[in-house]
Amino acid sequence: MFFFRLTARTVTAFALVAAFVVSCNPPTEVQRFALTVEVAPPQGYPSAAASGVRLSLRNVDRGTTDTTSTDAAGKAVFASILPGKYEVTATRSLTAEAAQMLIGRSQAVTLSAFSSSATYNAPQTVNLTLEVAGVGGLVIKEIYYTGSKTPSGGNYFSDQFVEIYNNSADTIFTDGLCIADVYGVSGLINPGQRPTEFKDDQNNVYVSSVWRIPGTGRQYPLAPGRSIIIAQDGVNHSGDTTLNRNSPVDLSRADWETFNQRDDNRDIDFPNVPNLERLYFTGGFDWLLPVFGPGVVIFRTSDFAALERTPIPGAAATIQPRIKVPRALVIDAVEALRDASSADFKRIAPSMDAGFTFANGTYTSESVRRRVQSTVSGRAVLQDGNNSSMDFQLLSRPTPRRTDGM
Ligand SMILES: [Ca+2]
Ligand SMILES: [Ca+2]
Repeated sequence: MFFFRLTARTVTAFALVAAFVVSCNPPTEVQRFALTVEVAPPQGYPSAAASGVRLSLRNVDRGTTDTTSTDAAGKAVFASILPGKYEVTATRSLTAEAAQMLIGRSQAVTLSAFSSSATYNAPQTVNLTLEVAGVGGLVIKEIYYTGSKTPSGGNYFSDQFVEIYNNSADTIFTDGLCIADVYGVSGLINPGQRPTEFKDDQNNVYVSSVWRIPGTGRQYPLAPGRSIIIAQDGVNHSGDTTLNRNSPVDLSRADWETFNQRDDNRDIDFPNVPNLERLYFTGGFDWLLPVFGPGVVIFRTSDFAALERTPIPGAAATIQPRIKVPRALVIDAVEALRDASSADFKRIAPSMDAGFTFANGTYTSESVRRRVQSTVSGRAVLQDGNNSSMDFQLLSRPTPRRTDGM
């Protein structure tokens, strides 16, 4: 008994001494190291296109971001980083003037590249090749998808809208522009839900419904720094007592609305707002975007009927196929997911949108809007790094037609 007690005491004492020794030691030195990033210009571009590229290095585990810019040789060094999982995003926006100097084309373009998360533990070089984006100059400026609460606490989603902005220095004709919502759920909303079956396709996006701006080609000009609003319903949602007094928007002066002609007249054709052409539709009584967060793309094609219709793998034969839109046709793509931890549910490949934005909940009247990068002669140039995690900000209220917080 005595022996046992002595032993127990001895062990305890030894453990205390050991703990003391450990705590007195300096913490184990974490070896910091340099990560070099070498950026190559897009194919056909001069090497100068790879200089002055803004790089951001995001530590995926810690959520921290470091930024720097490439030198004249397209190179940059993050001198002292911790071992860990990182994503690298490269972006350079060229104004129409800069593009004219560099590539002889007077149109604003964004050059970007993305390296998806990888683990780095020792000095290393990451090679990125820029791709040209935003050649069309049109970007999705704002998506108001969360909807609003009615005075009696009901859910209201008919006030959703998407705003498209001319981010270039030239007038762009919007005739023929297509807008579509991307197939797939926005996150784990119900148990057992899974990311889209098309998740691994990096070169295409699969859309559920497609709408198109009509026109002959030169009917609907959009001046630089101006935008168009596409409403689910082109009406003053807050001004009409039969709708939702609490709605944050009046969409009676929207440029377009989605009118979904049905036998039961569930969707109303508001006479003052012209209707988009409905090219493809997979359900619902209107073009309802997921209130948990939609994927939205704008694209152009000269032959919509030629786009492949792809059945959803494993779906019943009665479920309509989705429209497969090649990346090359996509002008802009924005991913909004349910929340910060819904990354696995991304529907849009990182090559089109490297990140995603999100709101605090549904029916919160919140909206997501692209950040302003700079102002040129009074015209806001919006940030377009093909990464909605960085390009977009969450607003407590929608701001149709505005680019700042006014
Ligand atoms: Ca409608
Ligand atoms: Ca109408």
